[in-house]
Amino acid sequence: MSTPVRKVVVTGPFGAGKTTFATTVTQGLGGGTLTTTETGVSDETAALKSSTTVALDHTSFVVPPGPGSAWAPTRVNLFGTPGQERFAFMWELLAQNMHGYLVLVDASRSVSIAQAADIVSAFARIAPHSPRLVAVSRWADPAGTCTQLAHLLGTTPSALVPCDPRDLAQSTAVLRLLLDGVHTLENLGAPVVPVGADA
Ligand SMILES: Nc1nc2c(ncn2[C@@H]2O[C@H](COP(=O)(O)OP(=O)(O)OP(=O)(O)O)[C@@H](O)[C@H]2O)c(=O)[nH]1
Ligand SMILES: [Mg+2]
Repeated sequence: MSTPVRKVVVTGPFGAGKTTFATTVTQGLGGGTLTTTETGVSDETAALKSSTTVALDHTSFVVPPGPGSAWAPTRVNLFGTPGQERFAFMWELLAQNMHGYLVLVDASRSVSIAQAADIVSAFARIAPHSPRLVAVSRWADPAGTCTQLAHLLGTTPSALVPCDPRDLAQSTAVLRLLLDGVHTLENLGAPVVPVGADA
């Protein structure tokens, strides 16, 4: 039986860790080549980091199911969006035919949370029925601030999951949770979107 393929989009504000996430899972899950479109940062955000994604990240790898997973090993075609608002037109393009998506947010910076709230809202409009999770990095007190953070992001506490995108186990766990959601939706009768050359 051939390996099922699912398209996953990783979005989130500037510097949230999208490219880091794509790098971690590519290296850790035996993926092929990670394609990135990093370029130097030329504006006020340069204090945070020196480069930014201007078009997309792309990688592909197989996620092994976890102990409780109801799905078979699944190839994930992963697309990372740019984070800067001026590249927001890319979000809709990259979201086409996706099966699910992750919103990454850096909980230690209020500006990242505010920008993530806008992205959560934009993607809810672009893909109202897609399974999604909000992966939260640099989250000092998940138990104490979950409800408050969910409120700020305009989502439910159950959608939030802590994740350091540098960590393979945490990043894989987040992907498995998302694939659980994709599998559940498909079992409810949602059509499986074919993953073609554009996906
Ligand atoms: N200490 C710490 N560092 C983190 C964590 N998550 C991400 N980082 C770091 O934050 C930076 C994130 O950079 P990128 O992965 O380029 O972020 P991005 O979301 O792709 O950024 P843009 O493409 O510019 O929007 C990297 O240097 C990561 O190592 C975390 O949980 N803890
Ligand atoms: Mg990036």
